Amino acid sequence: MIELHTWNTPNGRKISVALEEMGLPYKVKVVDITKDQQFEPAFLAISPNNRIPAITDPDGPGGTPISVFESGAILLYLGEKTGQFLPASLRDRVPVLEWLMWQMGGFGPMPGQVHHFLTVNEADRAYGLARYTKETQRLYGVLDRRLATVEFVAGALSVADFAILGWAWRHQRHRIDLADYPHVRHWYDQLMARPATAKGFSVHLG
Ligand SMILES: N[C@@H](CCC(=O)N[C@@H](CS)C(=O)NCC(=O)O)C(=O)O
Repeated sequence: MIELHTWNTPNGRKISVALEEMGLPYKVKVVDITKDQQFEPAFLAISPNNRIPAITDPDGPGGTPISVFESGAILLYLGEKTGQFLPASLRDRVPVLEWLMWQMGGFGPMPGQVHHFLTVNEADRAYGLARYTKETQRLYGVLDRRLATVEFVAGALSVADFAILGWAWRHQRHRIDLADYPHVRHWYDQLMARPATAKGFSVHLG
């Protein structure tokens, strides 16, 4: 069975949502990043950047085991493995890659900085919080304009939606009011109403 090495964070939730949506059986292996378990040698062997999530799959390509780290790579691997939420045709796959890379490069790192600066003392906070809040709002605006024209970011529901949803799930923490982004609000509510997605967000990850 696939093992998901993870913790209860946006990057971790992307993968529990994808596994639930794909109907793949998996076992959660909790990596408590508040106790530095991400630095343990057994975890570093499958995730050399000491970050969750990572997976191991005993039934990898050619029937032999494989491990995968980086949430974007894991989503592509699972999409390829199952043939779900990742179109086979290159033309249809391009928007999935675009929006997945958009999430990995911005819609995660930027709100993540908002989360960070909210935890530092007032004197150190102002510049960083203003900078990353502005950029996070800009990214929500980009997403809102995209979702005004398509139902899901790449047209059909794809792993790119799961990646973005993992971070949108924490919109309150990065101080975003979805009422300001009505197309994102609609997309978000539609996805969260899916039983498999809801399970991906409620399964115990530590
Ligand atoms: N680009 C990585 C980022 C993963 C990441 O930042 N994981 C955080 C939790 S959301 C983590 O493991 N932090 C532990 C640490 O900073 O040592 C991915 O998408 O998988």
